[in-house]
Amino acid sequence: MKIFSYSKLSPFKILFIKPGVNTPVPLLDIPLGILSLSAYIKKYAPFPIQTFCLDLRLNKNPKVLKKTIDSIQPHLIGISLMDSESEFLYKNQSILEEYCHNISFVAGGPFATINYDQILKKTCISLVIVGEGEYSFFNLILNLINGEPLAKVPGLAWRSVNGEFFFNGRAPYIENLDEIPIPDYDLIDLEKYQGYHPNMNGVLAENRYIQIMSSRACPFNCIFCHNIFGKRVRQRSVQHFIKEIKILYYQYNIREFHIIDDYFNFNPKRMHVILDEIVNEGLKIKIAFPNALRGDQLTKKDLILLKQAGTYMITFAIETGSKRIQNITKKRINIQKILQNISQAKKMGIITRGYFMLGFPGESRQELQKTIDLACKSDLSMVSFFSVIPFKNTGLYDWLLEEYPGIDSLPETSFWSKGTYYSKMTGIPLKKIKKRATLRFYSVNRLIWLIKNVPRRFYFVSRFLHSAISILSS
Ligand code: B12
Repeated sequence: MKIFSYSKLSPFKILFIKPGVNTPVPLLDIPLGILSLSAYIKKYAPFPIQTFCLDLRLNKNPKVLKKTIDSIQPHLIGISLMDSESEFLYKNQSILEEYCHNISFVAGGPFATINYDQILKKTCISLVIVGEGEYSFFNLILNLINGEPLAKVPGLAWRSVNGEFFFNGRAPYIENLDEIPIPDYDLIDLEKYQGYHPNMNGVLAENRYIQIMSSRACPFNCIFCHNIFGKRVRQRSVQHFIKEIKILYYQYNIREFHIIDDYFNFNPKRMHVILDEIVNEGLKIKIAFPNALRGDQLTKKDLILLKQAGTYMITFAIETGSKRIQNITKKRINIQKILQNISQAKKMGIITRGYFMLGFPGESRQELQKTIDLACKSDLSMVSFFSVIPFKNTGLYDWLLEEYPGIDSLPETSFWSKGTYYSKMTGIPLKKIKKRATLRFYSVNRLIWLIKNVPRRFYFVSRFLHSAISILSS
């Protein structure tokens, strides 16, 4: 099916869209998925490709979407969607419908991966890439241009002209991640992602920072997590990863790196080589792990090498203090070991933050309290208590339906949503409990330790107060 007329002599124009959402703390980090897709197709397409990125988190003017499409006149528009961003499709339905006939729209990302049928049924978008995007998206573009059957595109879910729905099955994962070039950093204005905005790490040690990934996937089976990259960890070679760090360091003056793999310490030996390389190359950088480390598997040697390479902050995802829920969720973290590693990291002067999830289906008040007590009694320096959100097609969602068979719909897609399914079903005021727990956690001693140990104190205190006020008043 040849969808649009395009002459291979002029560049094939793709506009990527990253939706904007209103959250009490408006986090902003580079759209790494889009940058990776852009780099991949530019490298492999046998004809010129021109890519653009409209990040609606940076421009909230309601007219900007239409204006950008009109000025670029792309052949294809690729929309990247997390669950929390899915409202973009419905809020902009009339604009999408206006262009759907002339431009091919493709959706991808975590929301599209889980809800491709919903997108195909309820919007004018007829092409959805499920899971890891680079290989599928590249094949889709070739097929569209050459007018070949869409049934041949791995990883594609699509709607035919007769309105029938198809899913071609997942594409094979890209085994050798070095085949994916370094993300297309020039697609965005990197300057706009620096500076005074909240980011996933919450703390910044340097003026210029970036998020970076050295591997994809995680072998654990936590029932609340995504399955975009499969269950078998694939790793970039150390050289490829260090090359990217050096490019960012020397060409873009980046001095702080937030590593966001799913499981960076999957292979401790490889991690040691990476950390040694950073030291040996004389890269004077700061490193933070807003996720990426499985905290109960770190050893003292790991922590020493992490610190030597520039690590100043680690987030430990503990999730729950209840053994029952640790087992049901299959997180099965070794709580004693993770608490020891938190204390060890703190002794080394590393800022430690804990992630906790409150409000699992059927979770009792005592279980909530156990998690809160664990956080407050630990050596953690910072904490985030999140409300549990069951995403469709996860084991957690199945558990939700088992526990509450009558549950109709889940309004919340962000951990900051106003209401929670949990409070609705149990009558337990989760938001209030979370606020009280946060206030209890930040004791005077903790705050003094933090103020003494955080880098860029002024930045931290102003960000911290801003986030605290937004969260407490939400
Ligand atoms: C960094 C990060 C963030 C950053 C921003 C990420 C971004 N750039 O948008 C921040 C901190 C803002 C963030 C916030 C949240 N996040 Co987050 N985040 C991540 C994390 C750790 C890495 C994302 C990333 O860069 N991945 C690397 C790139 C290469 O992968 P990717 O973006 O998925 O893109 C690939 C495919 O999805 C696909 N693809 C993506 N877009 C498109 C578009 C097209 C056209 C095509 C064809 C393909 C395609 O191809 C890409 C290349 O293979 C992921 C976990 C993970 N491993 O991905 C969670 C993750 C994406 N976040 C998640 C969640 C839940 C959230 C929050 C809702 C949590 C909250 N606090 O409420 C918020 C949402 C806030 C908001 N404003 O909406 C979930 C999403 C679940 C879901 N079903 O939506 C994930 C998967 C984590 C998890 N454990 O489940 N997050």
